[in-house]
Formats: sequence, structure tokens, C-alpha cells
Amino acid sequence: MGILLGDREYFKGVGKIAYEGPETDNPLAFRWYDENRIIVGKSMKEHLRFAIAYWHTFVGSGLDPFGGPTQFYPWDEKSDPIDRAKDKADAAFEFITKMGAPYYCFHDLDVIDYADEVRTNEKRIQTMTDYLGAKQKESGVKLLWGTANLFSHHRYMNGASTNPDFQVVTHAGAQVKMALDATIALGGENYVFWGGREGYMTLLNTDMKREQEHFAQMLKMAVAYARKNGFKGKFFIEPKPMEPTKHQYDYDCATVIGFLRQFDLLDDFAINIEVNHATLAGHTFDHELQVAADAGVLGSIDANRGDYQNGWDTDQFPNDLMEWTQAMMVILKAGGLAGGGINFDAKRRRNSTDMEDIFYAHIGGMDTVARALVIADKVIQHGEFDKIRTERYASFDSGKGADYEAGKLQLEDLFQMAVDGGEPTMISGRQEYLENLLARFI
Ligand code: XUL
Ligand code: CO
Repeated sequence: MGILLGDREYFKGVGKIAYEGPETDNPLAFRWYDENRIIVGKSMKEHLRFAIAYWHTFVGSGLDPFGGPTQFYPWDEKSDPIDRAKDKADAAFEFITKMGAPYYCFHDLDVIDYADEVRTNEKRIQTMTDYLGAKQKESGVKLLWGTANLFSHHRYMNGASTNPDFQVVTHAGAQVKMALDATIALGGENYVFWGGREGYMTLLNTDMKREQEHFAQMLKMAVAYARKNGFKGKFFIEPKPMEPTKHQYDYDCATVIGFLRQFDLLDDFAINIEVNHATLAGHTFDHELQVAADAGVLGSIDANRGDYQNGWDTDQFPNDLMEWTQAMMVILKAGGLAGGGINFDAKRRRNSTDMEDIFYAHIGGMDTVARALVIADKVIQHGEFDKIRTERYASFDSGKGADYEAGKLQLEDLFQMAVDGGEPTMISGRQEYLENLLARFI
């Protein structure tokens, strides 16, 4: 059966976005993202593995709690769900190709609307899997990760895998199975779990321990099913402390690592870190990256930014060079991301309603991240941060400090050494010096 791919141009007047360098006046060009530029032995394209998020970029409508959609799309006009989904896929692949992004990511429900019957949805996602497969082949664009939306349907109001009603859990399982089938068939490199409603609204009605055990059970079943069907990629958990649920179980990286360790899931899972989720958890982005890197589970990134003046998930496009330089320092030093990439989980503002705004948003994001990569490499090459950090711990490199690290001392030994050595000399952490040093590279 042949697949007829659409030939309509949705983003008229905008061609392929080219690298023109920092001096260009063209707002529809890259100033920093030069996909072939080599940084520490790899091209920018290979380092960053940019992905376009289907949900914000081709589905998001600008609606907020106070008003309906402001962003209307020509690919959203047909009444038949399959026709509409195919138009959307055509538009998506046109945009992704024009941006020169090597990857995309989706939830099942971004690709095609689901009805209430599982069998209908199975047919729908299979039809679209074939269609997306043909688009991937035609364009060379690949799937960084797939996922199931287990938070929008009203049946998930009390959670999906953590729902107190087992019949709801079966629907979550059915959706995960179908999303995994699609991801595997499309050669998806990873699969994500973001548990927006895997948490609780009040402890008065919640058995937290049991819900988390149910969640782990679902993850184990997903791994078993995917491995049995040839999936070689990584599973990612994406932490977020709250929103939409009051308290979400995957609060932050440290919490997720504890959970994965408790349920023996560390071999198959890594973490997908989202910038604004880190902020909501009261952490910096580089803190979350470092926690994941130290545990060997730095998997992938959802790139965006929050707003310093409010406390919710604004999902704005990244533009903070200082934040991203520090992030890139962690990523480079960790040897890169384990299988993942950088996905723009970011949306235009409600009042950015021109088609070109979609391009400006992604160009700004990609340039910020690419520029941060260039700067972070220079900072690391310069070497002073490493030197200062190493020297800061020098007292553990030999003598009694080394014995302490090796577990050769008793608490009584510390007592005696404190008595003998007297009050320690104060050693400055030199934070302002280091911040100024970093600023010199920006
Ligand atoms: C929500 C969020 C999700 C996940 C995928 O805050 O980040 O879009 O990235 O489900
Ligand atoms: Co995200």
C-alpha cells in the first residue's frame, strides 16, 4: 500500500535556515549554530542532537486558563482525524527540515487525536506510524523519543499508572504499549515517562507507598515489553516537582535516582532533565545535570526557561547564555548525554501569532545553546576552574585526608587530629572571582 505524502507548503516564504555567522542582519539565519563546526572532536550537530517537540510547535494553540486559542494552523482544518494528522505531519516535517534539526519528539496524542475505544486508537496510531515512517525516510529526520500522554484525558484525573482504580491503570498500560509500538517501529532512540499526574492532590485519600509500587510495576512491564520487541534504546524519566499535580513523585533528579535504585531500574533508565522543571524544584539547571551526571544517568534535555517573576512552567524558549554555559560545562565534562539530545519543550508566547515567530523562537534557542557550547569548550580548555576545584580538595589527596577517603580512619582518630592540628586556617571559596572569570568568556 503506497503512502501519498502531501506536497503543500505550509511555511511559505521561509526557506532552509542557514548558518550566516554572528555578524549577519538576517533574523532568519543562525549566528552560532553551525552544524558542521567541530568542537572537541564532534560536530555541533552530533553534540546537540536538537529535536523539535511536536506538541508545542504543531499542536500548541496559545490557550491559557483565561482564554482560548490564539494560534491557528492551516494543518488543523480538516474534520477527519487521520486527514488532519497527515496534514500536521507534512507541516511538521517541512518545519523540522527547514530548521535543520536532526530529530523530533512526540506524545501519541500530538500525532493523532484519540477516541475512547482502545482498538480505534490502535488503528489510528498504526496508520500514522506508517505515515511518519515514510516522512522520516523522505527527510532523514529521526525520532529522538516517543511518549504517551497519560495526563490529558479525564480518566487520568487521579493519576495514570498510580491511579487507585486498576481499570484506569489498564488504560495507561494500553496507551504505553501503543506508544512503544510506534516508537519502536519508527526507530525511536529513547522512550520517555513524564508523570504529570503520577502524584497526589491530598494525602487524605492517598496511599503513597502503594502508588509508587504500582508506578514501578508499570515501568518494569514497559521495559520487558520493549526489550522483547527489539527496543535497544534508553528509557527516560523526566522529573518535575508539581503542576499539574500538587506533589509529583518524580520530584527532581535526586528523588528519581533514589526511586530507580529502590526498584532496580537503573540499568534501563536515565533522566530527561527540563530546565524549567529544575527551577520549579528549587534547583538550578546545572545542579540537576550534575546530580544526574554523578549517578551516570544524564540522559537527555528538555530545553526551555522559566520566568523569575512567577512560579509556574512557562516553557519559554532558552536565551540565558550564563545558564546554558554552566550547563554545557557539566555536559561536556560528563562526556555528553547518554543517548539523548536537546528537545525544545518550549512554546511561543500566546501573542506571538505569526508563522515566522515559530522560526524566530527555535533559531534563538538553537543559537543560545550552540553559543554556550562554544563558550563552555573555551572555559574547559582554559583550565583554571578545574585547577581551582582540584586544589580545593588537595587535603584529601595524600596523608590522613587520603586515609579518610579510603575508610582507614576511626572517629577517635578525627578527634585526636582535631586536638593536635588546632583551628583550621580559613580558605576562601572565591565565588566572586570565579563568577568574574566565567563572565570573561561570555
Ligand atoms: C510537561 C512536560 C512534558 C514532557 C513530556 O511539563 O515537560 O511535555 O516533556 O510528556
Ligand atoms: Co518536558
